[in-house]
Amino acid sequence: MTQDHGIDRRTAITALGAGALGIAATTSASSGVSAAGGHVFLTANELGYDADGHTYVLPDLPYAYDALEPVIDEQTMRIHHDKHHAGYVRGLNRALTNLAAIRNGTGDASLIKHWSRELAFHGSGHANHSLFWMTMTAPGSGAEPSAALAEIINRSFGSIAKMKMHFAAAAKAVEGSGWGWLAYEPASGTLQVLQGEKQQNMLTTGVLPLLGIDVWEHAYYLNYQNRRGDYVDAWFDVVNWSVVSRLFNRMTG
Ligand code: MN3
Repeated sequence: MTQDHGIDRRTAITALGAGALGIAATTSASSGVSAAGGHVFLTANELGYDADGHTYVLPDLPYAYDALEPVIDEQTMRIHHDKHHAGYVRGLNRALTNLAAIRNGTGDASLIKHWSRELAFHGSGHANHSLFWMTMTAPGSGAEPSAALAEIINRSFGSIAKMKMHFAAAAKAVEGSGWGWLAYEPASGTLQVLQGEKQQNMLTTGVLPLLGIDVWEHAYYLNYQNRRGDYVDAWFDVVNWSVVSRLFNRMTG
């Protein structure tokens, strides 16, 4: 199944940052303007949010489980999507249920710090993975960055090659479980490469994640064992620059 990730404007548009679940900026899509100043990121469909049920849901992969082979193997994709990502969706909904109970006076108010942390961790896990699946495609089929995206990459890093070098080095050097990020900062109109620890730490507040690589061991261990660097280097071959370019257009449009 192939989804057109850039087009579905009938759904509410959600602006979010992976550093903290940025669900706040939900507006009607008819205006196309969000409370985050018009810098939209994932739609509700893309993120996996059921507005009718007021609950988060696991989005389908936009390709077959084996589509990314040999870069990412089928079994890794099945476990990663069906188990890990599904677990983050459950954790996110559970955190919201418990926070609602605290507001309603039926929950344990002393646990608000715990459930707030759960919200940030699982909510970021959900957002990160929804973006991650979207921004990959069959090896070698992801085209190149659009002219507009290439221009800001060149302006921010000097060249696409330098951006990739910086991104790969940052991703390989993440301490423990985390993510490598390419993010857009609207204020400066530039891109940043950032490291993320766990799902949600170290991402600059105010940037919009554009492309991220999951460097938790569950993302690569079956195929690459401890060789994270080999995984990161191979991963560029499955980046879907067409989708990334469209997300960038949406952020800046
Ligand atoms: Mn993961």
